Amino acid sequence: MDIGKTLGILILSLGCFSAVGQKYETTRNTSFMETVDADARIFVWHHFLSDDECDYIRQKAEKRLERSGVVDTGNGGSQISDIRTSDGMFFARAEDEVIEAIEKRLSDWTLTPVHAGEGLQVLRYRKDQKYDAHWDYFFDKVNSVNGGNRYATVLMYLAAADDGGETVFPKVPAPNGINADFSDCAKYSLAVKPKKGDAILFHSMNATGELEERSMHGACPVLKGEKWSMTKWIHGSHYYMGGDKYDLQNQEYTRLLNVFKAGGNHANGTFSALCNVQSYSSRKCRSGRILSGTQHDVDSESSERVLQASKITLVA
Ligand SMILES: O=C(O)CCC(=O)C(=O)O
Repeated sequence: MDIGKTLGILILSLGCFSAVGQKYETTRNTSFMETVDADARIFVWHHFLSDDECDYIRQKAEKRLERSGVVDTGNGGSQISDIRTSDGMFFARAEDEVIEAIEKRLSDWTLTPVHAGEGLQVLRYRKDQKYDAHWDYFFDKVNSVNGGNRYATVLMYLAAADDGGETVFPKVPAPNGINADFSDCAKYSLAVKPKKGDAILFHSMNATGELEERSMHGACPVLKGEKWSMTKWIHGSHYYMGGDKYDLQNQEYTRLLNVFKAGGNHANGTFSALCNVQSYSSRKCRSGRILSGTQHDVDSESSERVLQASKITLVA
């Protein structure tokens, strides 16, 4: 066995990255990851999306674009503002197979469950359109009720502008003091130049769950051409989206968790059902320590319906 290679795969699968600028090959030949800032936990996955995926998403999104809004901190709705001048739209989670596959890939990369993510948002920036520097983290109570606060963001580029449109992190200086080839807006701060198919991952929360100041970011004005991006906002726990299949799974998970906590004859079986309902497994599930082969406790008609609808197989 090639120990070095095995170790490399292990490190990748744990989502660990070391030195700044270090590149790790992934299993897909053309893809590789780059640590842009290890302390701030900002990473780029080059060629995260294929060209076909980018084109497909743009085509599907185009007819549904509307002027983008910013989050209203009073009521959680959306309001038009000069801070953000792009056009955008949201997809439902798992809206089709392509979207579902991308969401699963995002979940694998970020080590977060699909159901903690909001629906994918597509943005189109034409000349002079931009999004001023902001945090994705919420400072108000209203917006952090659903799923808790935002934990991380992945920004994917579906098309690059001919000039401008960089994603800039104004709280982090440019690595060598200056980004010579970038537009003025992105010259002196850490910035990423959009490239079709690339994706940036950054974290709105630090390890103690507080705001990661360095996650402040903005979209520089497009100077020439058109830029398209796609955002996945990821929360700390389940993000409710009006009753989609992940909401139903989470409802069932919560019910089973309560049964499991209450204990009783079916506790072990309930635990195994729990592990299957959730779209990711806890450490205990993976270790299989509590799986015992006893009868599971999914006996209500509604539970069976939810489980069948979500194609979950129970192990008892
Ligand atoms: O499109 C970009 O480069 C930035 C988008 C953004 O800041 C956001 O969606 O929060």
